[in-house]
Amino acid sequence: MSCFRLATATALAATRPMSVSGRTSRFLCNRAHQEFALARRPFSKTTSPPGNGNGVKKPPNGTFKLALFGAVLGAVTGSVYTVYSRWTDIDSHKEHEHTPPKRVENMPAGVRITKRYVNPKDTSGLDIVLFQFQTCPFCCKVRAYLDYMGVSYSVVEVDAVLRQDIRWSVLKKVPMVLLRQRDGDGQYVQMVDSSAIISLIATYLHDKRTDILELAEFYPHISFFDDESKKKTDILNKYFVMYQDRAPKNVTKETEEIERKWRSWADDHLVHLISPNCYQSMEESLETFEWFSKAGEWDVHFPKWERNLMVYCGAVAMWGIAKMLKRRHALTDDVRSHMYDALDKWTTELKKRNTKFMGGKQPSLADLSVFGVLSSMEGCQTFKDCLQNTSIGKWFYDVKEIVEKNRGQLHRERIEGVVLPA
Ligand SMILES: N[C@@H](CCC(=O)N[C@@H](CS)C(=O)NCC(=O)O)C(=O)O
Repeated sequence: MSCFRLATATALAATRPMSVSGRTSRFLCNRAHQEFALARRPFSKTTSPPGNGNGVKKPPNGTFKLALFGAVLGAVTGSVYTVYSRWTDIDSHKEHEHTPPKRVENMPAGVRITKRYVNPKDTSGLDIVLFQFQTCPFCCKVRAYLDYMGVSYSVVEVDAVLRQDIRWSVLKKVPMVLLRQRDGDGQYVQMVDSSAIISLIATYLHDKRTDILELAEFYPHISFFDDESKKKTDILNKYFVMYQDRAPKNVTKETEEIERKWRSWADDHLVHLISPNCYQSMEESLETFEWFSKAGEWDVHFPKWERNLMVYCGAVAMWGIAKMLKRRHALTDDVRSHMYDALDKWTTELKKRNTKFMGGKQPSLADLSVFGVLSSMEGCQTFKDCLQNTSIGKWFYDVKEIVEKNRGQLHRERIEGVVLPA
């Protein structure tokens, strides 16, 4: 659940060059004007003007020269940025741009596979490499699905601070998967976004006649402008499993809609309650990071100094960020009560349906998504409190039992750049 990247990203943002948006260049231009104005001020207030009254021009003094130099430098920088931003940001006004998932010829060099789950009964015919943080809720969702489906896959545990294992990729978020058919042409498709990854694999496993690389084209990133006119991209159909006209018997329009509704609830609501809860005090934040370290086996995968850096810096940073997230999601100081309310909403719906799972007798993608998100904080105080104050436990452990039963056998290893056949 770390999402600890957020912390490092925030810290690093201060040192990185700003992105060259129109707003940035306007800001830089304004700065140039301000510097120019400041540079002029000394003449009117504190020093004699250049013509000193008797017709003799004094040479500019050192402060003036420095200020003039600053102003010119500021103006030049601003202008260069403006031109550069217009040039590079030429498509910034465009909406509905489609960017399909990228294809990758070979496994990028130097990728360190940490472990594999191998299921001899796996009939998927897929090679799957999952780049993840063990306790990121989105990664937990993907694992919950793969495990439930009994699919074999390899895991690359990404260092949340240095992220060497995804340095080859333009997209920097986890979960990220490289996927290919074993009987295909050897190319991988690179997918991000937990929900899109799940929908793509579910579509393929439902009907394996279409190559997974082709199916992935149906999950492009699409650009749009949000309410604040900020340009964003998202995989807009990420909750859609494409059954075409061959939907399984137990899948109806209504069950599909319900599944999509709860999958998006897990992403848009439930997940946002985790950080404000798990990092709400310094003590809880440290405890949470100790659990991440244990669950992600940080002391096995990273040197001690790096593990400690992740635990202590992460705990402090996330404690601060959790406050910001609490405000952003309009949560009161009693953050636990928001979590309890969310879990009550889920269990009340289950009770109303009178079924073991939201999917009926078997977990659906909605069950696996909610389970995945909650499993990311299983070792945290928040989860222990949830078990005591809500009735989520029965459903949670029912899903866990099936997921663990179907999961392949764990093989711990590091394989440089190669996915061994299962
Ligand atoms: N909507 C994405 C969210 C993924 C996400 O935010 N992942 C976080 C880790 S919990 C991340 O990689 N953050 C790194 C970054 O933003 O640079 C999904 O469902 O996969």
